[in-house]
Amino acid sequence: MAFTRTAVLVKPDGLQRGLIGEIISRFERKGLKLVALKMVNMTDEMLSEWYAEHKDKSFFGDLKSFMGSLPIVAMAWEGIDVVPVVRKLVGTTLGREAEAGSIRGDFGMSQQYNLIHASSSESDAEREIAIVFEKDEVLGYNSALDGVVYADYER
Ligand code: 3AN
Repeated sequence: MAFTRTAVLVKPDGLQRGLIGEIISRFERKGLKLVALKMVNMTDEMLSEWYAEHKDKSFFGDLKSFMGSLPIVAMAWEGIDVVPVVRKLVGTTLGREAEAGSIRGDFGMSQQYNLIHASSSESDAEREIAIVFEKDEVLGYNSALDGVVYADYER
């Protein structure tokens, strides 16, 4: 089975709420591998590229100014089927409706202030990772945990 990568951003509200450690901890405990991590001030140009699919939506301007208002914490995580696994841990967009047990379901009430972004497909993940990270900032390595998180036949 193939190991793939996904991009995660802890948004300005997640930073203000002091949830960075909690979010990282949930992914670590799930058995995912952290392969890139940094704080970034997202520029308008980066955000226009990041949210290109929403460029005609009424909330596009608001979304960009919110995301550019404070630093975000950008990460790349690796694992088998990591894109859908992380989406499930994050929960649906609107915090008030998100499943209890998910990050948005446990900590959020809002649609725009929904704490976290997670890639929605493998191609989006690669596109998004390239927006915030240089190639040499994404670090592959052998994790001692791989052998206990996955059975041999899965790797
Ligand atoms: P998700 O982050 O769950 O993939 P998307 O891709 O539909 O959700 O939306 C991207 C971001 O745009 C959301 N995380 C949220 O911050 C914001 N957003 C989505 N829909 C709305 C809306 N109707 N009003 C304001 N902000 C929105």
